[in-house]
Amino acid sequence: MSERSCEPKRIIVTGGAGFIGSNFVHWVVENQPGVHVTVLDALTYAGNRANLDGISADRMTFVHGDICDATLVDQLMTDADAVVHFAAESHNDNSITDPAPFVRTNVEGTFTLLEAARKHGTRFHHISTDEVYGDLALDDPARFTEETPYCPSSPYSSSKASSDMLVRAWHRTYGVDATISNCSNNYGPRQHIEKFIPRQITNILSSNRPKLYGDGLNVRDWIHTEDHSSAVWEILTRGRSGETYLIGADGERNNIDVLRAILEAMGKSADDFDWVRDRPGHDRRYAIDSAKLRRELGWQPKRTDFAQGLAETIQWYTDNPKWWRGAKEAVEAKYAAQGQ
Ligand code: NAD
Ligand code: TDX
Repeated sequence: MSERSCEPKRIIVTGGAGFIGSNFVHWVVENQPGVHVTVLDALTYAGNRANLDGISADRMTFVHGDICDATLVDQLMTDADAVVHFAAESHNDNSITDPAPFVRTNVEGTFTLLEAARKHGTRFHHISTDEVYGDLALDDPARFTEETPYCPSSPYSSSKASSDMLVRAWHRTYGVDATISNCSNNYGPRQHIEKFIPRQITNILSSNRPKLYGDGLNVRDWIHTEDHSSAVWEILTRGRSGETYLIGADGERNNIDVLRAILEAMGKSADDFDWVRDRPGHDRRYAIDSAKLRRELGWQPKRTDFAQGLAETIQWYTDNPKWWRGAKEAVEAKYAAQGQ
């Protein structure tokens, strides 16, 4: 297996109307002239066509459809050099209350895409998560590497782990030209308000008190979504076929510190929040060692100033109330019903 030099000109981005997918599409349009993107997105509750506003028709085509629709996927794949597969059900709490859509989209959807990639010989990059590795103790000096055994905890992470296994098998058995990246927690603009950082920012903007699960000491390894985008592009174009790359930016922080940083940046007192019921099976700590990606492909994160990235994210939600206000009441009602 040698390093490739792949220069795709026509790519399909599944889930391109969601948080990370839309940030990736904007990144490609801004940084990769000559590349045309076809977004395939079902516009579930998490997808928003407006996330792609401002992108001209000569750079992007939007297709409203489901990754489980084999006929549609097959047709789109006839005209693509590569697929970057972001589409997923992505929220752990939702997977605990209703796991069925997670198995359908994350497992069956990935299978459907792989079958089309096999038929058409399309380069396939699969977006996954560090959660497939389970969790680490707070005092464990270890971080996740590409060799860490899979040990997913939630219906969400087990469905992502399953999809990773399908990609590995389709590469080994059928020779699909596939790579996988497992990234840590993303933050930035256009993240759904069910997720931790935007939920707390929009709580404060709506005069609700932020909500912290359990003892607040769980650690997440934060990366700005722009750094995720640049890493995915490096792996898509230069990563070795059949390989997995972990993406992370050395951003370990516990939840209470992140919440207090949000409160402080928004002019609130450090104790102005509610403790709520913990998530069942709540992973304690995630931590990524991204040495392989940095060593092999020379990738470096650029947006590592967390205070700055957080301030910009707070500003984005402050400036775009129309983007989130319509969903806020229902999201909070759902959490309240769960005691969260
Ligand atoms: P998101 O929930 O914001 O967006 C998911 C997108 O997929 C939405 O636009 C939705 O409409 C679309 N979608 C869902 N089901 C679909 C289907 N059946 N067919 C077509 N489109 C469908 O998710 P996100 O946070 O942007 O995550 C994107 C990807 O990155 C996921 O694969 C997730 O597992 C992975 N990931 C996320 C994080 C994170 O911190 N959010 C970290 C690591 C990996
Ligand atoms: O209100 C909250 N209060 C709280 O304390 C919410 C919504 C979350 N939390 C905690 C739970 C986690 O420890 O904050 C942490 C982050 O929670 P989420 O934003 O739900 O993210 P997480 O469960 O860590 O998963 C995220 O990162 C990995 C993404 O949602 C996944 O798609 C990705 O794979």
